[in-house]
Amino acid sequence: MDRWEEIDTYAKQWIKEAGSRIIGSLSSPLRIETKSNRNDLVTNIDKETEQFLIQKIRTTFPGHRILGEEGFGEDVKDAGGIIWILDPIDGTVNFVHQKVNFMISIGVYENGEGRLGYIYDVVRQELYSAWKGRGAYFNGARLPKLKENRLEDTILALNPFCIVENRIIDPKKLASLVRNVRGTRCYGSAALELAYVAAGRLDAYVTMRLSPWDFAAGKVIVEEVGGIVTDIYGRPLNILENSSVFVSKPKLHETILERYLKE
Ligand code: 2AM
Ligand code: CA
Ligand code: CA
Ligand code: CA
Repeated sequence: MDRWEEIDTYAKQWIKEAGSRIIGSLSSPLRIETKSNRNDLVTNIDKETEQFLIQKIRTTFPGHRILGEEGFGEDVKDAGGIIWILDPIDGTVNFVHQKVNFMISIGVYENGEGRLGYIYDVVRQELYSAWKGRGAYFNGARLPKLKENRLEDTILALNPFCIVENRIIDPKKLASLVRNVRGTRCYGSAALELAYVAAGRLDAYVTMRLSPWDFAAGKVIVEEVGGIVTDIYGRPLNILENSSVFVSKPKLHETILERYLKE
């Protein structure tokens, strides 16, 4: 096995193992804390899952660096070398309130370039994965390239804060986009929304502020099926910076960007 095959094999094994541990914990009471505000939650399971993954990575790949949402990794300031970017539970509010629609997200980057991506829907046991240059997969089956569709046939995922007064997007433009598509959805997990674009369940996704661990894996997976991942101004994402995110197929991306997002 070469190095990347080894990383790929372990990553798939660990993400599923982490998922089984979460399922096993569902009947025990959660310890819930707040972070930046009363709706920004973290639980003991977010922390334990991140620690579980980090322990596996550190033992098996001691030379790799790790950036994790809950802070058990390192304070990564530059993109050099191999970096694992972890979100142990993406959609913690869903995890706490609904026990569904939360994902484990793992991106593996080398010198700032996405190489591998994994998003695991723990409850549905759906694994979305990709290897840059070798395609994206859904539970091991190759995902086809994305097909273009018309704006009026679009299923758009968005964070509803986009259409109320905010400091990032003109809500009037987004409101008119919402009126002109077939339907809108909000799942409350950025990783799920990115995975759904890759799988063709959604045609586009717009959100105002994500962190690297929210989009690291999804970016690799969406790009492997020919999707475009940028910020809401059409600029490339920096893997170590917070950013707005806009994801779609190439033509639809251009249409939405030109008509509804650009200043
Ligand atoms: P999280 O569940 O891992 O925190 C919807 O809230 C989406 O936005 C989720 O993917 C969530 O990830 C992400 N998100 C990013 N920053 C957030 C914040 N400060 N509060 C709540 N969710 C946040
Ligand atoms: Ca969080
Ligand atoms: Ca997240
Ligand atoms: Ca999280």
